[in-house]
Amino acid sequence: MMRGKIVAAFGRHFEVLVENGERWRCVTRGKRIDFACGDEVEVETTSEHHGIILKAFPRRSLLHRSDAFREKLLAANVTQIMIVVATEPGFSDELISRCLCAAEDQRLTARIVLNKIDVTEGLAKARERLRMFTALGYEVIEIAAHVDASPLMTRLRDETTVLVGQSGMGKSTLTNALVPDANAATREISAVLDTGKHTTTTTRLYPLACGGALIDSPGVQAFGLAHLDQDALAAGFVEFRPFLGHCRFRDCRHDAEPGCALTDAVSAGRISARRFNHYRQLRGEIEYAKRQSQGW
Ligand SMILES: Nc1nc2c(ncn2[C@@H]2O[C@H](COP(=O)(O)OP(=O)(O)OP(=O)(O)O)[C@@H](O)[C@H]2O)c(=O)[nH]1
Ligand SMILES: [Mg+2]
Ligand SMILES: [Zn+2]
Repeated sequence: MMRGKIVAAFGRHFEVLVENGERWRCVTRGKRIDFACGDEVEVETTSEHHGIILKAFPRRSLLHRSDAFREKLLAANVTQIMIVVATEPGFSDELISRCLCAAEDQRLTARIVLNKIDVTEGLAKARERLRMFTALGYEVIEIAAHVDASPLMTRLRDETTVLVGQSGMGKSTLTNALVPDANAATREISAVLDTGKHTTTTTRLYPLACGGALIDSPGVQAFGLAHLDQDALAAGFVEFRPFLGHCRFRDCRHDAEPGCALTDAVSAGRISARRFNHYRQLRGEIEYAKRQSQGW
């Protein structure tokens, strides 16, 4: 039995960096995939450079996506999430709210990276879309991964950072710029095989020379948070926090109830209507998932 760290997740298989320095290809015992890239695990060898993952040690954090039917572990033990968007193709601000909520729930530092600022046509529009998040206190770092990714370096030091975002935003390009020997496939390299969807299919962790690690992940289209309860969801919207607990009814759904502190704050312009819509969408999904699981 040895200790190791999962450095790559390929669906049902994992690559584990074992404490003796070897990299083993590992499978799990059960049918469920309970492990994620970044997990500290106990492994047992089955043949040379092959093994089985026995268990994960307690996690500092866990990022997962889930809807009413499926759950997918994204990364474990990260301390920071960088949500990567770009001037082109267009990005969803609702997806940003979802990622921020997941980050807040796990008490991670969250930053937004606006990539491809060398593509000036989309720049003003992208900045405009991100203003809502800057106003909440989230840092937006503008960058052109092709030109210079170094502005990210100071924020990565000694952190375990996961890059998340839609396909084509430049996560793997950033990874290659920050980790000289990463060799992560980007759209150009895989153009021949490109099915038009995701270029990256594996979540992979790269140690950083400055200390810490960077995790590149496949593009996400949907980021469900069905595993959160309603209180955690509302608290995941940082600007809601001062109003929580101040509704007239203790079990307020923050929908059409009289005396709702949240909807009042929206009317008063203290909470953005757009963010409140993101919240309502997520609340509906969580209610639906709960009904499904209870067989209604
Ligand atoms: N102009 C410009 N293009 C960039 C920049 N960064 C990345 N790209 C291009 O954007 C495309 C997508 O980049 P990837 O790094 O493959 O994107 P990704 O986010 O890893 O995509 P998935 O792996 O599918 O999730 C590639 O053609 C990159 O060359 C940039 O700073 N400027
Ligand atoms: Mg990629
Ligand atoms: Zn309310």
